[in-house]
Amino acid sequence: MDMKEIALEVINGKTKIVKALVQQALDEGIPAKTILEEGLLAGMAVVGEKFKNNEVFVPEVLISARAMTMGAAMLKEKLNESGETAKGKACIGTVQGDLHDIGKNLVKMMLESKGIEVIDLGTDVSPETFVQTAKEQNCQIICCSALLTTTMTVMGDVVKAAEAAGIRDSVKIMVGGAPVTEAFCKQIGADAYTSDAASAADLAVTFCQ
Ligand code: B1M
Repeated sequence: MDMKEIALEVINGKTKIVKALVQQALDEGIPAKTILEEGLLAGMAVVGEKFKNNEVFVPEVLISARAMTMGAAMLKEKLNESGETAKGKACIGTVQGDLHDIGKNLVKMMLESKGIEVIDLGTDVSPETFVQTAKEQNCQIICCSALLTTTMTVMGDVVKAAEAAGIRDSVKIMVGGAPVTEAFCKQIGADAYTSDAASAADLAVTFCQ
């Protein structure tokens, strides 16, 4: 089966068809990672481009996002069948001022598939909430996601808040999201940047050992 079929139905926002195609692909033995990256995420990337060019608008984007998310949920079990797992705890959220949560949810799902317990703080999360949660819940990792150039700077405030609360040495701060880069991660003094959810989960495992 061609992964383009899945991508196309994500673009069309057809949740039922996406789910059926994902099941078909799994039945055909196609790896979950391929279905996620070349099918679901590839479709969402096209939607992103169309959104940027004003060819589609918020409602269509949300419908596609739902189709992508429902498809991705079906892959959760399969995504880590042979990979390493770890016992650990992380809190995750999209930073203050930012409501994008699709990538954040994907990172959460991948972390959970690695055995890591994840406290989901949702979207629009203040630096204080990240830090307070990490402190109270003894999280080894704080995961911050940002999709806007105007909100990614809040990640620097999370690092500062962790320092001020005296937990900087006991917690790893991971950052990601479309505008975030390795250079930005270094600049704000966070511990790790990863470009995708699967790499974030692989790295999180090493932080929990
Ligand atoms: Co918005 N949006 N949006 N949007 N949106 C972008 C981000 C944008 C690039 C679109 C564009 O114009 N080209 C643009 C940002 C421009 C910029 O800052 N430079 C933008 C804008 C401007 C806005 C609004 C301001 C639009 C408006 O109202 N005028 C507004 C802001 C609202 C707010 O947050 N305050 C807005 C609103 C929305 C919707 C509500 C319509 C919807 C969000 C729905 C939701 O999330 N529930 C939406 C969407 C869907 C997008 C695009 C189209 C797709 C984002 C997405 O979900 N991608 C996006 C365009 C784009 O990115 N090309 C766009 C799929 C997702 C799986 O990818 O989140 O990147 P992503 O996650 C990746 C990696 O980045 C990584 O893992 C994932 C892949 O495995 N990752 C991490 C993510 N977090 C990580 C954390 C990690 C590690 C990896 O470690 C902790």
